[in-house]
Amino acid sequence: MVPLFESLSRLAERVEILARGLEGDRRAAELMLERGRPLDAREHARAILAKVPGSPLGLALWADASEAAWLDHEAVQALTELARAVPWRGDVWLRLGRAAWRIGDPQAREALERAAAAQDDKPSSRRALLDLCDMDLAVGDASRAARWLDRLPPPLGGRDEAALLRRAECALARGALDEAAEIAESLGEALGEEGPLDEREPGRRAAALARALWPSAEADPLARRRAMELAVRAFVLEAPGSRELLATVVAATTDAPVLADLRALVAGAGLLDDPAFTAAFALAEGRRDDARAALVRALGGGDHAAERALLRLALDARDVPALAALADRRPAALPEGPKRLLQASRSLKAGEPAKVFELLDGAPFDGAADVEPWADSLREEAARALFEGPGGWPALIEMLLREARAFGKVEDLVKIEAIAAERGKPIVAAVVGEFNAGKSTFINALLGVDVAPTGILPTTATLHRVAFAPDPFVRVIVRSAADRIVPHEGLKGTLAKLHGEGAHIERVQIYAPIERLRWVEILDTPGFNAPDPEHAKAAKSAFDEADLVVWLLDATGAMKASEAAILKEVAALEIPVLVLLNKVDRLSEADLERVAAHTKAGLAEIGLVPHADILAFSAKRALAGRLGDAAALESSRWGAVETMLSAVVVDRADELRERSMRRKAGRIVEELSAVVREQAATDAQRSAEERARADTLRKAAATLAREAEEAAAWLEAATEIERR
Ligand SMILES: Nc1nc2c(ncn2[C@@H]2O[C@H](COP(=O)(O)OP(=O)(O)O)[C@@H](O)[C@H]2O)c(=O)[nH]1
Ligand SMILES: [Mg+2]
Repeated sequence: MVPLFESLSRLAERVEILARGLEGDRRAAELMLERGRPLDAREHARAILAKVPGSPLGLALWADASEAAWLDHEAVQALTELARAVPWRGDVWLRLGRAAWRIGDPQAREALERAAAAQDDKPSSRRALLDLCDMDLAVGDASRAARWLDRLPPPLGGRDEAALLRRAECALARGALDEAAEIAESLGEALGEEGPLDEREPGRRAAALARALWPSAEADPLARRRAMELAVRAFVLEAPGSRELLATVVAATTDAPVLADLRALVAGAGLLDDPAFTAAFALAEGRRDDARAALVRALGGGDHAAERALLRLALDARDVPALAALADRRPAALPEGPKRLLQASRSLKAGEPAKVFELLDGAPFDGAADVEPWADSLREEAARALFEGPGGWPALIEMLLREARAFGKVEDLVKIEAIAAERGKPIVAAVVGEFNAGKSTFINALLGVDVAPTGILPTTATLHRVAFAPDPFVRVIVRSAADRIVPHEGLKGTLAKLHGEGAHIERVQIYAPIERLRWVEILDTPGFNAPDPEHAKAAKSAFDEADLVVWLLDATGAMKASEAAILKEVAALEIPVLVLLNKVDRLSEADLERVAAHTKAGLAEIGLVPHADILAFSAKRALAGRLGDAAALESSRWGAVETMLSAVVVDRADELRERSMRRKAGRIVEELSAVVREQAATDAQRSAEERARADTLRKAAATLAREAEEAAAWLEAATEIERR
């Protein structure tokens, strides 16, 4: 930097110094500065100031001398006085700003802003704008940093490489890696031909490009090698932040020879004992506990780099003890997002999974690419704990209700309430299959009562629910009319009559005083292949309610393509399915074997694994048997069916209900998380759009300001000519 005294030697002052007999001190001070003896120069400068207090020349000599002697505090003092004496000098403000920045003096920013505003000292103004940008980058305010760059005048031919480098760094700070890589790449790694060295900043370029490339290093070995070389170059050139960058690279290096080279490099710089590097090498060798211990030790010494390294270790390796150590010793160094992660991990361990959602929902994870995935996996673990934990249902249901409310999903609220209510109720078994398979006959055999309407003609396009009540009766629910309450034997007649009147039957509820209905309710469904499509629609609606499906196949024509298609849909729902072959009375033993084999093969092809062995029986004979015909019961093979139903359905109703509730809750969780993801995506896009809009506005404003300045300058020049 040009010494200030040279540029501040004005005639009037020189005269005064001569008159006061201080010329000897002035000459001596300059000479001592030239000879590299700043402390002697400082004495002479102070001698001048003792006689002529506030002399700009004396102050300039004092400032030059104290800066050369690394006395930054004194330099700030001298420069502050000097700036007061010659406030129009951009170069003085710049020097003051930089010296103040070095000692962390808050007046640095204001001084640099004054320098940046200096109209007639373009080089100082430019330097100050770059420094202000660096200052904001250092505190992570990328958008303000970019605004200083917008104020730089457009480059006269060629590119403004110093500004471009900072643009890349701003992009890095925003997480716009592609943009950063593109700019840094365009700057090239070669040392530029033009400009003073500190404006070419080769180390900083290498660091910026290495940072931009690093995230893709995991997947791309070429990018990895380049990023590593660049990080090494930045480190050798002592670019700011390059130690941390290299430590990151070291920690992720598994190749032993490369690691040995890196170790030699770090040892050469005398930094092997630096906690960040000790930890990085330990991590590279898979000694995570050692790495954490080294960083925790360094925390004791008040090392800020160790705080950052420990946080990085915690997030990279999802290391809860590292977070805990930070929370214990440096709570201020633990940002809100990671703090929530720690609390959530602890809640999970303490068996309070519901708290995990409370802690993580609405936590400030904005843009923290390393925090969000960890939070997601904690949520997942918590959901699993809620599903599987004993007595977890109240907490799970509460959590689901809260989320559904937060996202305004009213239909989910209803479904969740239904799950909650389901807990005390019997399970629901839906009997499905093609029309005429014998579903209704099967249900009647189960009940031991001939109540469900059977027959060769398709009946109503509605579900018939069979449930427990102390007295037998049927409720027929008709649209826009009063319910009909009829005895069991009156059902067929009532349905036929309502059908004839064209009434719309919404639901049929059959009640019977049969003990096992307290545990398992039955849905009788219309067939899938009935001519009226409403029948198949009603049958499918049973899948929403069912905890278990009993699939009835007519053994005289089992596993047709139409059946296979619907069974495939059922398989995808993950509801337990029992498969029964009906009407065996119409088959020979040999035929039955063939049909059973064909059915098994068909199910295997679909990928449906039945919940129990496939049994064959005759519903018609079983019903006759239950109504008193002992011989029919004997030949119906009903006994095996009863035994199987007791063992896998009635006795395990709780288990089936639990399974079904989990399935339904899981579906809601999926739905809700899709909503959350979508919302997060639109939010992210919106803020990107807003950023872009703000950027455009800022640029337009900068252009306007520049044009206004130019216009003013032109006007002034014009009027000056006129005045002459
Ligand atoms: N031969 C024979 N016929 C049966 C058997 N089960 C039901 N059926 C008859 O098949 C027809 C349709 O029965 P249904 O229970 O109404 O079938 P759904 O449409 O599946 O409800 C009726 O005529 C029944 O009597 C059986 O095991 N053997
Ligand atoms: Mg039927």
